[in-house]
Amino acid sequence: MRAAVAAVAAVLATFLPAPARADNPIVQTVYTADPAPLVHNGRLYVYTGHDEDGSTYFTMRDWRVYSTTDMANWTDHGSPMSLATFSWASADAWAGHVTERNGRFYWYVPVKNRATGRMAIGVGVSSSPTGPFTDAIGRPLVENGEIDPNVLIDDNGQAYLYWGNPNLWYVRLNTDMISYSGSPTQIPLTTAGYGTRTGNPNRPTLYEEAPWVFKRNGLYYNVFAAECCSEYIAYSTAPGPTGPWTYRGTIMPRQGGSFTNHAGVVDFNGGSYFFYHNGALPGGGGFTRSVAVERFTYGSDGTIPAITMTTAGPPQAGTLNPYVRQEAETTAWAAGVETEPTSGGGITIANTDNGDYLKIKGVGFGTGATSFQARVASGTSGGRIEIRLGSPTGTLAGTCTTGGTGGWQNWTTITCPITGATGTQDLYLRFAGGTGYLLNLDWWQFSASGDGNLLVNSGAENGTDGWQVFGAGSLSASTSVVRSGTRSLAISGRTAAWNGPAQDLTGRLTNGATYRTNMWVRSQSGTPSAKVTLAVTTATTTGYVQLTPATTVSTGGWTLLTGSATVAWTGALSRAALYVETTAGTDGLYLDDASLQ
Ligand code: FUB
Repeated sequence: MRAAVAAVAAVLATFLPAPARADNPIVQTVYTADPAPLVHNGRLYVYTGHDEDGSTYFTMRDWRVYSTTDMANWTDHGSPMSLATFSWASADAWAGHVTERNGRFYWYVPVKNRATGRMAIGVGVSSSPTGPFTDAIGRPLVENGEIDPNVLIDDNGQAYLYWGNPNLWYVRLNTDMISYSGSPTQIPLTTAGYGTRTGNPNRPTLYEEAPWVFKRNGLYYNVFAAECCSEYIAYSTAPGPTGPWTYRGTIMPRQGGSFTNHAGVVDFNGGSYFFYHNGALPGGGGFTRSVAVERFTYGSDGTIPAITMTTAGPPQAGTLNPYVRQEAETTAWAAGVETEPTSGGGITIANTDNGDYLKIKGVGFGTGATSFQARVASGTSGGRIEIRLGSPTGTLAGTCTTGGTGGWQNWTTITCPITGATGTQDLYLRFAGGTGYLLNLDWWQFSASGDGNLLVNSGAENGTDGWQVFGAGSLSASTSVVRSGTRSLAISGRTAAWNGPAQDLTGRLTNGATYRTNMWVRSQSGTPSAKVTLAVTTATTTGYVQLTPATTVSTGGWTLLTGSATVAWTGALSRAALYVETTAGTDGLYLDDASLQ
Protein backbone atom coordinates (compact mmCIF):
# COMPACT_ATOMS: atom_id res chain seq x y z
CA MET A 1 0.00 0.00 0.00
CA ARG A 2 2.96 2.24 0.63
CA ALA A 3 3.52 2.60 -3.10
CA ALA A 4 -0.09 3.62 -3.69
CA VAL A 5 -0.04 6.26 -0.95
CA ALA A 6 3.37 7.51 -2.08
CA ALA A 7 2.15 7.81 -5.64
CA VAL A 8 -0.92 9.80 -4.56
CA ALA A 9 1.25 12.00 -2.34
CA ALA A 10 3.64 12.64 -5.21
CA VAL A 11 0.81 13.56 -7.58
CA LEU A 12 -0.76 15.89 -5.03
CA ALA A 13 2.60 17.49 -4.32
CA THR A 14 3.12 18.12 -8.03
CA PHE A 15 -0.28 19.42 -9.07
CA LEU A 16 -2.02 20.85 -6.02
CA PRO A 17 -1.22 23.30 -3.29
CA ALA A 18 -0.23 21.25 -0.26
CA PRO A 19 -3.45 19.98 1.33
CA ALA A 20 -4.09 20.12 5.06
CA ARG A 21 -4.27 16.36 5.51
CA ALA A 22 -7.26 15.00 7.28
CA ASP A 23 -6.74 12.63 10.15
CA ASN A 24 -9.15 9.82 9.29
CA PRO A 25 -8.34 7.02 8.71
CA ILE A 26 -6.03 7.02 11.70
CA VAL A 27 -3.44 4.61 10.22
CA GLN A 28 -1.98 5.13 6.77
CA THR A 29 1.02 2.77 6.75
CA VAL A 30 -1.01 -0.46 6.49
CA TYR A 31 -4.64 -1.36 5.97
CA THR A 32 -6.39 -1.92 9.31
CA ALA A 33 -9.84 -3.28 10.21
CA ASP A 34 -12.12 -4.27 13.07
CA PRO A 35 -11.13 -1.69 15.72
CA ALA A 36 -11.35 -2.57 19.41
CA PRO A 37 -10.58 0.37 21.72
CA LEU A 38 -9.36 0.02 25.31
CA VAL A 39 -8.56 2.76 27.82
CA HIS A 40 -5.71 1.97 30.20
CA ASN A 41 -3.72 4.29 32.46
CA GLY A 42 -4.60 7.49 30.62
CA ARG A 43 -3.99 6.17 27.10
CA LEU A 44 -6.50 5.01 24.54
CA TYR A 45 -5.33 1.87 22.76
CA VAL A 46 -6.98 0.55 19.63
CA TYR A 47 -6.42 -3.06 18.61
CA THR A 48 -7.00 -3.78 14.94
CA GLY A 49 -6.84 -6.47 12.33
CA HIS A 50 -4.55 -6.04 9.35
CA ASP A 51 -5.71 -6.49 5.75
CA GLU A 52 -2.82 -7.54 3.54
CA ASP A 53 -2.11 -5.25 0.59
CA GLY A 54 -3.99 -6.17 -2.58
CA SER A 55 -6.28 -8.66 -0.78
CA THR A 56 -9.27 -10.10 -2.60
CA TYR A 57 -10.55 -11.87 0.54
CA PHE A 58 -10.20 -11.28 4.29
CA THR A 59 -6.52 -12.19 4.06
CA MET A 60 -5.37 -11.34 7.56
CA ARG A 61 -2.32 -12.78 9.31
CA ASP A 62 -1.64 -10.53 12.27
CA TRP A 63 -3.12 -7.91 14.54
CA ARG A 64 -1.86 -4.39 15.27
CA VAL A 65 -1.89 -1.95 18.22
CA TYR A 66 -2.01 1.86 18.14
CA SER A 67 -2.47 4.34 20.97
CA THR A 68 -3.09 8.01 21.59
CA THR A 69 -3.47 10.50 24.41
CA ASP A 70 -4.84 13.37 22.29
CA MET A 71 -7.10 11.61 19.72
CA ALA A 72 -5.10 13.15 16.88
CA ASN A 73 -1.57 11.75 17.01
CA TRP A 74 -1.39 7.96 17.10
CA THR A 75 1.59 5.84 18.14
CA ASP A 76 2.24 2.64 16.20
CA HIS A 77 3.10 -0.23 18.57
CA GLY A 78 3.59 -2.76 15.78
CA SER A 79 2.22 -6.28 15.73
CA PRO A 80 2.36 -8.03 19.12
CA MET A 81 0.19 -10.99 18.07
CA SER A 82 -0.20 -13.01 14.87
CA LEU A 83 -1.48 -16.33 13.60
CA ALA A 84 1.90 -17.77 14.62
CA THR A 85 0.99 -17.04 18.26
CA PHE A 86 -1.63 -19.80 18.02
CA SER A 87 0.09 -23.00 16.90
CA TRP A 88 -3.30 -24.61 16.25
CA ALA A 89 -4.55 -21.81 13.96
CA SER A 90 -4.15 -21.97 10.20
CA ALA A 91 -5.64 -18.68 8.92
CA ASP A 92 -8.00 -15.75 9.41
CA ALA A 93 -6.68 -13.33 12.04
CA TRP A 94 -10.10 -11.66 12.23
CA ALA A 95 -11.91 -9.29 14.55
CA GLY A 96 -10.82 -9.44 18.19
CA HIS A 97 -11.30 -7.64 21.47
CA VAL A 98 -8.88 -6.88 24.33
CA THR A 99 -9.91 -6.56 27.94
CA GLU A 100 -7.84 -6.08 31.10
CA ARG A 101 -8.24 -7.96 34.36
CA ASN A 102 -5.88 -7.98 37.35
CA GLY A 103 -3.04 -6.43 35.38
CA ARG A 104 -3.23 -8.89 32.51
CA PHE A 105 -4.52 -8.14 29.03
CA TYR A 106 -6.62 -10.78 27.27
CA TRP A 107 -7.03 -10.62 23.51
CA TYR A 108 -9.93 -12.74 22.25
CA VAL A 109 -9.72 -13.46 18.53
CA PRO A 110 -11.44 -15.59 15.91
CA VAL A 111 -9.07 -17.79 13.89
CA LYS A 112 -9.45 -20.90 11.79
CA ASN A 113 -8.69 -24.12 13.69
CA ARG A 114 -6.34 -26.16 11.47
CA ALA A 115 -7.64 -29.44 12.91
CA THR A 116 -11.33 -28.82 12.23
CA GLY A 117 -11.28 -26.17 9.50
CA ARG A 118 -13.80 -24.20 11.56
CA MET A 119 -13.58 -20.74 13.07
CA ALA A 120 -12.80 -20.84 16.78
CA ILE A 121 -12.08 -18.28 19.50
CA GLY A 122 -8.50 -18.14 20.84
CA VAL A 123 -7.11 -16.03 23.71
CA GLY A 124 -3.81 -14.19 23.77
CA VAL A 125 -2.45 -12.87 27.06
CA SER A 126 0.15 -10.29 28.05
CA SER A 127 1.17 -8.26 31.07
CA SER A 128 1.37 -5.16 28.86
CA PRO A 129 -1.29 -3.55 26.66
CA THR A 130 1.23 -3.52 23.83
CA GLY A 131 2.28 -7.12 24.25
CA PRO A 132 3.92 -9.33 23.25
CA PHE A 133 0.95 -11.68 23.62
CA THR A 134 1.23 -15.44 24.01
CA ASP A 135 -1.40 -18.15 23.56
CA ALA A 136 -3.08 -18.31 27.00
CA ILE A 137 -4.35 -21.88 26.76
CA GLY A 138 -2.77 -23.50 23.70
CA ARG A 139 -6.14 -24.42 22.18
CA PRO A 140 -9.45 -22.75 21.32
CA LEU A 141 -11.39 -21.34 24.25
CA VAL A 142 -14.61 -22.12 22.45
CA GLU A 143 -15.41 -23.32 18.93
CA ASN A 144 -18.68 -23.38 17.02
CA GLY A 145 -17.65 -22.00 13.63
CA GLU A 146 -18.71 -18.45 14.55
CA ILE A 147 -16.65 -15.27 14.92
CA ASP A 148 -16.12 -11.80 16.40
CA PRO A 149 -15.59 -12.21 20.17
CA ASN A 150 -16.26 -9.38 22.59
CA VAL A 151 -16.03 -9.37 26.39
CA LEU A 152 -17.96 -7.45 29.02
CA ILE A 153 -16.88 -7.55 32.67
CA ASP A 154 -19.95 -6.55 34.65
CA ASP A 155 -19.82 -4.46 37.82
CA ASN A 156 -20.20 -7.60 39.95
CA GLY A 157 -17.09 -9.09 38.34
CA GLN A 158 -18.91 -11.60 36.14
CA ALA A 159 -17.39 -11.61 32.67
CA TYR A 160 -19.31 -12.51 29.54
CA LEU A 161 -17.91 -13.54 26.17
CA TYR A 162 -20.20 -12.63 23.26
CA TRP A 163 -19.63 -13.64 19.66
CA GLY A 164 -21.42 -14.82 16.56
CA ASN A 165 -22.31 -14.73 12.90
CA PRO A 166 -24.99 -15.72 11.95
CA ASN A 167 -26.14 -16.33 15.55
CA LEU A 168 -25.38 -14.35 18.68
CA TRP A 169 -23.85 -16.32 21.55
CA TYR A 170 -22.65 -15.67 25.07
CA VAL A 171 -20.92 -17.70 27.74
CA ARG A 172 -19.97 -16.77 31.31
CA LEU A 173 -16.20 -16.53 31.68
CA ASN A 174 -14.51 -17.54 34.92
CA THR A 175 -12.40 -14.97 36.72
CA ASP A 176 -9.25 -16.46 35.14
CA MET A 177 -10.69 -15.15 31.84
CA ILE A 178 -9.47 -18.27 30.02
CA SER A 179 -12.16 -20.78 30.97
CA TYR A 180 -15.92 -20.64 31.31
CA SER A 181 -18.82 -22.02 33.31
CA GLY A 182 -21.98 -23.42 31.77
CA SER A 183 -22.45 -23.82 28.06
CA PRO A 184 -22.46 -21.33 25.22
CA THR A 185 -25.98 -19.97 25.00
CA GLN A 186 -27.76 -18.24 22.14
CA ILE A 187 -29.24 -14.80 22.61
CA PRO A 188 -32.62 -15.03 20.88
CA LEU A 189 -32.50 -12.89 17.75
CA THR A 190 -36.05 -11.54 17.92
CA THR A 191 -37.25 -8.68 15.75
CA ALA A 192 -38.08 -6.73 18.93
CA GLY A 193 -34.52 -7.14 20.04
CA TYR A 194 -32.66 -6.83 16.77
CA GLY A 195 -35.00 -5.24 14.20
CA THR A 196 -36.64 -6.71 11.13
CA ARG A 197 -34.77 -7.71 8.00
CA THR A 198 -36.72 -8.30 4.83
CA GLY A 199 -35.83 -10.53 1.91
CA ASN A 200 -33.67 -13.02 3.82
CA PRO A 201 -35.72 -15.74 5.50
CA ASN A 202 -32.54 -17.24 7.00
CA ARG A 203 -31.83 -14.01 8.84
CA PRO A 204 -35.08 -12.43 9.99
CA THR A 205 -33.35 -9.76 12.11
CA LEU A 206 -30.83 -7.05 11.29
CA TYR A 207 -28.04 -8.62 13.36
CA GLU A 208 -25.16 -9.74 11.17
CA GLU A 209 -21.92 -9.88 13.23
CA ALA A 210 -19.41 -7.86 15.27
CA PRO A 211 -21.19 -7.50 18.65
CA TRP A 212 -19.72 -4.74 20.85
CA VAL A 213 -21.38 -5.12 24.24
CA PHE A 214 -20.78 -2.60 27.00
CA LYS A 215 -22.50 -1.09 30.00
CA ARG A 216 -23.00 2.62 30.57
CA ASN A 217 -25.04 4.28 33.31
CA GLY A 218 -26.65 0.95 34.15
CA LEU A 219 -27.77 0.26 30.57
CA TYR A 220 -26.32 -2.57 28.49
CA TYR A 221 -25.59 -1.81 24.84
CA ASN A 222 -24.91 -4.11 21.91
CA VAL A 223 -23.54 -2.12 18.97
CA PHE A 224 -23.37 -4.48 15.98
CA ALA A 225 -22.88 -4.77 12.24
CA ALA A 226 -26.27 -5.00 10.52
CA GLU A 227 -27.57 -6.55 7.28
CA CYS A 228 -24.62 -7.56 5.18
CA CYS A 229 -24.02 -6.43 2.47
CA SER A 230 -23.15 -3.58 2.66
CA GLU A 231 -23.26 -3.47 6.42
CA TYR A 232 -24.24 -0.54 8.57
CA ILE A 233 -23.91 -0.16 12.34
CA ALA A 234 -26.98 -0.40 14.57
CA TYR A 235 -27.59 -1.00 18.24
CA SER A 236 -29.84 -2.58 20.83
CA THR A 237 -30.04 -2.06 24.57
CA ALA A 238 -31.04 -4.24 27.51
CA PRO A 239 -31.51 -3.99 31.28
CA GLY A 240 -29.11 -6.93 31.81
CA PRO A 241 -26.09 -8.52 30.14
CA THR A 242 -28.13 -11.28 28.52
CA GLY A 243 -31.19 -9.24 27.62
CA PRO A 244 -34.00 -8.86 26.94
CA TRP A 245 -32.76 -6.67 24.08
CA THR A 246 -34.64 -3.82 22.43
CA TYR A 247 -33.66 -2.62 18.97
CA ARG A 248 -32.72 1.08 19.07
CA GLY A 249 -31.88 1.94 15.46
CA THR A 250 -29.03 2.81 13.13
CA ILE A 251 -25.88 4.56 14.33
CA MET A 252 -23.71 4.70 11.21
CA PRO A 253 -25.36 4.28 7.82
CA ARG A 254 -23.81 2.43 4.88
CA GLN A 255 -20.93 4.61 3.74
CA GLY A 256 -17.25 4.52 2.98
CA GLY A 257 -16.46 1.92 0.32
CA SER A 258 -16.21 -1.23 2.45
CA PHE A 259 -19.02 -3.80 2.43
CA THR A 260 -18.31 -4.62 6.08
CA ASN A 261 -18.19 -2.28 9.01
CA HIS A 262 -17.22 -3.06 12.57
CA ALA A 263 -17.62 -0.74 15.54
CA GLY A 264 -15.96 -0.18 18.90
CA VAL A 265 -17.25 2.41 21.37
CA VAL A 266 -15.39 3.91 24.31
CA ASP A 267 -15.33 6.87 26.69
CA PHE A 268 -11.96 8.59 27.12
CA ASN A 269 -10.97 11.76 28.97
CA GLY A 270 -14.52 13.09 29.04
CA GLY A 271 -15.38 12.33 25.40
CA SER A 272 -17.24 9.44 23.77
CA TYR A 273 -15.65 7.91 20.68
CA PHE A 274 -16.97 5.65 17.94
CA PHE A 275 -14.43 3.56 16.02
CA TYR A 276 -15.27 1.91 12.69
CA HIS A 277 -13.64 0.96 9.41
CA ASN A 278 -14.03 1.95 5.78
CA GLY A 279 -12.19 1.75 2.45
CA ALA A 280 -11.01 5.34 2.41
CA LEU A 281 -7.28 4.99 1.78
CA PRO A 282 -5.88 4.77 -1.76
CA GLY A 283 -6.33 1.17 -2.92
CA GLY A 284 -8.94 0.73 -0.18
CA GLY A 285 -12.10 -1.37 -0.40
CA GLY A 286 -13.90 -4.30 1.19
CA PHE A 287 -10.72 -6.28 1.73
CA THR A 288 -8.33 -3.36 2.19
CA ARG A 289 -9.97 -1.44 5.00
CA SER A 290 -8.90 1.33 7.34
CA VAL A 291 -9.86 2.21 10.91
CA ALA A 292 -11.29 5.66 11.64
CA VAL A 293 -12.87 7.38 14.64
CA GLU A 294 -15.50 10.03 15.40
CA ARG A 295 -16.40 11.83 18.60
CA PHE A 296 -20.07 11.83 19.65
CA THR A 297 -22.34 12.73 22.55
CA TYR A 298 -24.91 10.39 24.08
CA GLY A 299 -28.46 11.68 24.38
CA SER A 300 -29.58 12.46 27.93
CA ASP A 301 -31.59 9.21 27.83
CA GLY A 302 -28.53 7.20 26.75
CA THR A 303 -29.33 7.10 23.05
CA ILE A 304 -26.46 7.00 20.58
CA PRO A 305 -26.90 9.62 17.83
CA ALA A 306 -26.48 9.03 14.10
CA ILE A 307 -22.78 9.27 13.27
CA THR A 308 -21.37 9.81 9.80
CA MET A 309 -17.84 9.13 8.61
CA THR A 310 -15.59 12.17 8.29
CA THR A 311 -12.04 12.71 7.10
CA ALA A 312 -11.36 15.21 9.90
CA GLY A 313 -11.95 12.86 12.83
CA PRO A 314 -12.26 14.10 16.40
CA PRO A 315 -10.83 17.37 17.67
CA GLN A 316 -7.39 17.14 19.22
CA ALA A 317 -7.35 17.15 23.02
CA GLY A 318 -4.47 19.39 24.10
CA THR A 319 -1.17 19.82 22.30
CA LEU A 320 1.84 17.63 21.68
CA ASN A 321 5.00 18.57 23.58
CA PRO A 322 7.95 18.90 21.17
CA TYR A 323 10.46 19.44 23.97
CA VAL A 324 10.45 15.84 25.10
CA ARG A 325 11.52 12.92 23.01
CA GLN A 326 8.76 11.89 20.65
CA GLU A 327 8.73 8.57 18.87
CA ALA A 328 8.73 9.14 15.12
CA GLU A 329 5.90 6.61 14.78
CA THR A 330 3.58 9.01 16.66
CA THR A 331 1.81 10.78 13.81
CA ALA A 332 -1.51 12.20 12.69
CA TRP A 333 -0.68 11.27 9.10
CA ALA A 334 2.21 9.32 7.56
CA ALA A 335 2.49 9.76 3.79
CA GLY A 336 4.45 7.26 1.74
CA VAL A 337 6.43 5.67 4.57
CA GLU A 338 6.19 2.40 6.48
CA THR A 339 6.92 1.46 10.08
CA GLU A 340 9.08 -1.48 11.12
CA PRO A 341 10.65 -2.86 14.31
CA THR A 342 14.07 -1.57 15.36
CA SER A 343 16.79 -3.92 16.56
CA GLY A 344 16.32 -2.41 20.05
CA GLY A 345 12.70 -3.52 20.23
CA GLY A 346 11.01 -0.24 19.31
CA ILE A 347 9.42 0.93 16.08
CA THR A 348 10.98 3.17 13.43
CA ILE A 349 9.72 5.11 10.44
CA ALA A 350 11.25 3.36 7.44
CA ASN A 351 11.20 3.27 3.65
CA THR A 352 11.31 7.05 3.33
CA ASP A 353 11.44 8.34 -0.23
CA ASN A 354 11.97 11.89 -1.44
CA GLY A 355 8.74 13.82 -0.73
CA ASP A 356 7.31 11.44 1.87
CA TYR A 357 6.33 13.11 5.11
CA LEU A 358 4.97 12.77 8.63
CA LYS A 359 2.31 15.10 9.99
CA ILE A 360 2.29 15.67 13.74
CA LYS A 361 -0.79 17.63 14.68
CA GLY A 362 -1.08 20.49 17.17
CA VAL A 363 2.51 20.81 18.35
CA GLY A 364 2.90 23.29 21.22
CA PHE A 365 6.11 25.20 20.45
CA GLY A 366 5.27 28.01 22.89
CA THR A 367 7.73 30.86 22.74
CA GLY A 368 9.88 29.07 20.21
CA ALA A 369 12.20 26.19 19.42
CA THR A 370 15.87 26.77 18.77
CA SER A 371 17.07 23.37 17.60
CA PHE A 372 15.88 19.96 16.41
CA GLN A 373 17.43 16.59 17.19
CA ALA A 374 16.65 13.30 15.49
CA ARG A 375 17.84 9.71 15.80
CA VAL A 376 18.41 8.39 12.31
CA ALA A 377 20.02 5.54 10.40
CA SER A 378 20.67 5.07 6.70
CA GLY A 379 21.86 2.06 4.75
CA THR A 380 22.27 4.23 1.66
CA SER A 381 23.79 7.70 1.47
CA GLY A 382 21.23 9.39 3.71
CA GLY A 383 19.08 12.41 3.06
CA ARG A 384 17.44 15.43 4.64
CA ILE A 385 14.61 15.96 7.10
CA GLU A 386 12.88 19.24 6.30
CA ILE A 387 11.13 20.62 9.39
CA ARG A 388 8.07 22.40 7.98
CA LEU A 389 5.10 24.13 9.58
CA GLY A 390 1.44 24.09 8.55
CA SER A 391 1.73 21.83 5.51
CA PRO A 392 4.25 19.54 3.78
CA THR A 393 5.34 22.54 1.73
CA GLY A 394 4.83 25.10 4.51
CA THR A 395 7.40 27.37 6.16
CA LEU A 396 10.79 25.70 6.38
CA ALA A 397 11.89 26.05 10.01
CA GLY A 398 15.08 24.01 9.59
CA THR A 399 16.75 21.17 7.73
CA CYS A 400 18.67 18.30 9.30
CA THR A 401 20.95 16.21 7.11
CA THR A 402 22.52 12.79 7.53
CA GLY A 403 24.86 10.82 5.36
CA GLY A 404 24.91 7.03 5.29
CA THR A 405 25.41 5.43 8.72
CA GLY A 406 26.45 2.02 7.42
CA GLY A 407 23.11 0.29 7.98
CA TRP A 408 19.39 0.78 8.56
CA GLN A 409 19.87 -0.07 12.26
CA ASN A 410 23.13 1.88 12.79
CA TRP A 411 21.80 4.89 14.65
CA THR A 412 23.21 8.36 15.00
CA THR A 413 21.78 11.60 16.37
CA ILE A 414 21.68 14.66 14.12
CA THR A 415 20.95 18.24 15.17
CA CYS A 416 20.07 21.41 13.29
CA PRO A 417 18.99 24.98 14.16
CA ILE A 418 15.32 25.97 14.04
CA THR A 419 13.73 29.36 13.41
CA GLY A 420 10.11 30.47 13.39
CA ALA A 421 8.58 27.50 15.24
CA THR A 422 6.37 29.25 17.80
CA GLY A 423 2.83 28.85 19.12
CA THR A 424 0.81 25.76 18.27
CA GLN A 425 1.30 24.44 14.74
CA ASP A 426 0.99 21.27 12.73
CA LEU A 427 4.52 19.96 12.25
CA TYR A 428 5.57 18.25 9.04
CA LEU A 429 8.78 16.23 8.85
CA ARG A 430 9.41 15.93 5.11
CA PHE A 431 12.06 13.56 3.77
CA ALA A 432 14.16 14.89 0.90
CA GLY A 433 17.09 13.61 -1.11
CA GLY A 434 17.89 11.42 -4.07
CA THR A 435 16.15 8.32 -5.32
CA GLY A 436 15.59 5.23 -3.20
CA TYR A 437 15.10 4.99 0.53
CA LEU A 438 16.74 7.86 2.39
CA LEU A 439 16.80 7.27 6.13
CA ASN A 440 15.08 5.60 9.06
CA LEU A 441 13.77 7.93 11.79
CA ASP A 442 13.47 6.53 15.32
CA TRP A 443 12.68 9.63 17.39
CA TRP A 444 12.91 13.41 17.39
CA GLN A 445 12.93 16.25 19.92
CA PHE A 446 13.09 20.06 19.78
CA SER A 447 14.99 22.24 22.23
CA ALA A 448 14.18 25.75 23.34
CA SER A 449 16.30 28.20 25.26
CA GLY A 450 13.97 27.64 28.18
CA ASP A 451 12.22 24.36 27.44
CA GLY A 452 9.93 24.47 30.46
CA ASN A 453 11.40 21.40 32.17
CA LEU A 454 10.62 21.81 35.87
CA LEU A 455 13.16 19.20 36.96
CA VAL A 456 16.71 20.30 37.70
CA ASN A 457 19.75 18.27 36.72
CA SER A 458 17.34 16.07 34.79
CA GLY A 459 20.03 13.95 33.15
CA ALA A 460 22.19 13.67 36.30
CA GLU A 461 25.06 15.31 34.43
CA ASN A 462 25.71 17.30 37.65
CA GLY A 463 25.75 14.17 39.78
CA THR A 464 23.02 13.97 42.40
CA ASP A 465 22.43 17.76 42.58
CA GLY A 466 18.73 18.56 42.99
CA TRP A 467 17.77 14.93 43.73
CA GLN A 468 16.76 13.55 47.10
CA VAL A 469 15.59 10.19 48.38
CA PHE A 470 11.90 9.58 49.09
CA GLY A 471 12.06 7.23 52.08
CA ALA A 472 15.18 5.06 52.29
CA GLY A 473 18.03 4.49 49.86
CA SER A 474 21.23 6.06 48.67
CA LEU A 475 21.81 8.08 45.55
CA SER A 476 24.89 8.16 43.36
CA ALA A 477 25.82 9.15 39.83
CA SER A 478 26.56 6.20 37.56
CA THR A 479 29.02 6.58 34.71
CA SER A 480 28.86 2.94 33.61
CA VAL A 481 25.11 2.74 32.86
CA VAL A 482 23.94 5.86 31.06
CA ARG A 483 21.26 6.55 28.52
CA SER A 484 22.67 9.84 27.25
CA GLY A 485 25.50 12.13 28.24
CA THR A 486 28.03 10.78 30.72
CA ARG A 487 25.98 10.08 33.84
CA SER A 488 22.73 8.64 35.10
CA LEU A 489 21.22 8.72 38.59
CA ALA A 490 21.43 5.45 40.55
CA ILE A 491 19.55 4.51 43.70
CA SER A 492 20.30 1.47 45.83
CA GLY A 493 19.33 0.34 49.31
CA ARG A 494 15.58 0.95 48.90
CA THR A 495 13.72 -0.77 51.72
CA ALA A 496 10.14 -0.27 50.49
CA ALA A 497 8.44 -0.14 47.08
CA TRP A 498 7.58 3.54 47.57
CA ASN A 499 11.25 4.56 48.10
CA GLY A 500 12.95 6.26 45.18
CA PRO A 501 14.75 9.27 43.75
CA ALA A 502 12.77 12.45 44.29
CA GLN A 503 12.66 16.17 43.60
CA ASP A 504 10.91 18.75 45.75
CA LEU A 505 8.63 20.68 43.37
CA THR A 506 7.05 22.95 45.97
CA GLY A 507 6.82 26.36 44.33
CA ARG A 508 7.41 24.99 40.84
CA LEU A 509 3.85 23.77 40.11
CA THR A 510 0.71 25.61 38.99
CA ASN A 511 -2.54 24.51 40.66
CA GLY A 512 -4.83 22.87 38.06
CA ALA A 513 -2.16 22.59 35.35
CA THR A 514 -1.57 19.47 33.28
CA TYR A 515 1.98 18.19 33.16
CA ARG A 516 3.68 15.65 30.95
CA THR A 517 6.30 13.49 32.64
CA ASN A 518 9.05 11.61 30.83
CA MET A 519 11.66 9.59 32.62
CA TRP A 520 13.96 6.83 31.41
CA VAL A 521 14.39 4.08 33.99
CA ARG A 522 16.38 0.87 34.14
CA SER A 523 16.46 -1.80 36.84
CA GLN A 524 19.65 -2.87 38.64
CA SER A 525 18.36 -6.38 39.44
CA GLY A 526 14.81 -7.68 38.78
CA THR A 527 11.99 -6.60 36.50
CA PRO A 528 9.89 -4.36 38.74
CA SER A 529 7.01 -2.23 37.57
CA ALA A 530 8.08 1.42 37.99
CA LYS A 531 6.06 4.62 37.99
CA VAL A 532 6.42 8.30 38.74
CA THR A 533 4.22 9.68 41.51
CA LEU A 534 3.62 13.15 42.91
CA ALA A 535 2.81 13.46 46.62
CA VAL A 536 0.85 16.67 47.16
CA THR A 537 0.64 17.74 50.80
CA THR A 538 -1.60 20.51 52.11
CA ALA A 539 -2.39 21.50 55.69
CA THR A 540 -5.02 18.77 55.93
CA THR A 541 -4.04 15.93 53.64
CA THR A 542 -1.53 14.25 51.35
CA GLY A 543 -2.82 13.18 47.94
CA TYR A 544 -1.00 11.12 45.35
CA VAL A 545 -1.10 11.90 41.62
CA GLN A 546 0.03 9.17 39.26
CA LEU A 547 2.23 11.04 36.78
CA THR A 548 2.98 7.96 34.69
CA PRO A 549 1.42 4.53 34.54
CA ALA A 550 3.40 1.65 36.04
CA THR A 551 5.58 0.06 33.40
CA THR A 552 7.86 -2.94 33.64
CA VAL A 553 11.55 -2.02 33.64
CA SER A 554 14.45 -4.41 33.23
CA THR A 555 18.20 -4.63 33.55
CA GLY A 556 18.72 -5.08 29.80
CA GLY A 557 17.73 -1.63 28.55
CA TRP A 558 16.07 1.69 29.28
CA THR A 559 12.29 2.05 29.53
CA LEU A 560 10.46 5.35 29.12
CA LEU A 561 7.97 6.10 31.87
CA THR A 562 5.66 8.63 30.28
CA GLY A 563 2.31 10.10 31.15
CA SER A 564 0.20 13.19 31.42
CA ALA A 565 -1.68 14.23 34.54
CA THR A 566 -3.50 17.20 35.97
CA VAL A 567 -2.23 18.38 39.34
CA ALA A 568 -4.63 20.23 41.62
CA TRP A 569 -4.96 20.87 45.32
CA THR A 570 -7.26 22.74 47.68
CA GLY A 571 -5.90 25.24 50.17
CA ALA A 572 -2.25 26.11 50.69
CA LEU A 573 0.32 23.69 49.28
CA SER A 574 2.91 22.76 51.88
CA ARG A 575 4.93 20.22 49.86
CA ALA A 576 4.92 18.65 46.40
CA ALA A 577 7.38 15.78 45.95
CA LEU A 578 7.91 13.92 42.72
CA TYR A 579 9.42 10.46 43.11
CA VAL A 580 10.01 7.23 41.24
CA GLU A 581 8.71 4.11 42.94
CA THR A 582 7.91 0.51 42.10
CA THR A 583 4.62 -1.28 42.57
CA ALA A 584 6.46 -3.98 44.54
CA GLY A 585 9.99 -4.94 45.57
CA THR A 586 13.09 -2.92 46.36
CA ASP A 587 15.28 -3.39 43.26
CA GLY A 588 17.84 -0.66 42.68
CA LEU A 589 17.11 1.66 39.76
CA TYR A 590 18.88 3.91 37.27
CA LEU A 591 17.18 7.05 35.98
CA ASP A 592 18.17 9.38 33.13
CA ASP A 593 16.72 12.09 30.87
CA ALA A 594 13.82 13.13 33.08
CA SER A 595 11.39 15.94 32.39
CA LEU A 596 8.20 17.41 33.80
CA GLN A 597 6.70 20.05 31.51
O1 FUB B 1 -12.14 -8.74 9.33
C1 FUB B 1 -12.76 -9.98 9.08
C2 FUB B 1 -14.23 -9.87 9.36
O2 FUB B 1 -14.83 -8.80 8.64
C3 FUB B 1 -14.57 -9.56 10.79
O3 FUB B 1 -14.41 -10.66 11.66
C4 FUB B 1 -15.97 -9.08 10.63
O4 FUB B 1 -16.50 -8.42 11.73
C5 FUB B 1 -15.86 -8.20 9.43
O5 FUB B 1 -15.45 -6.92 9.76
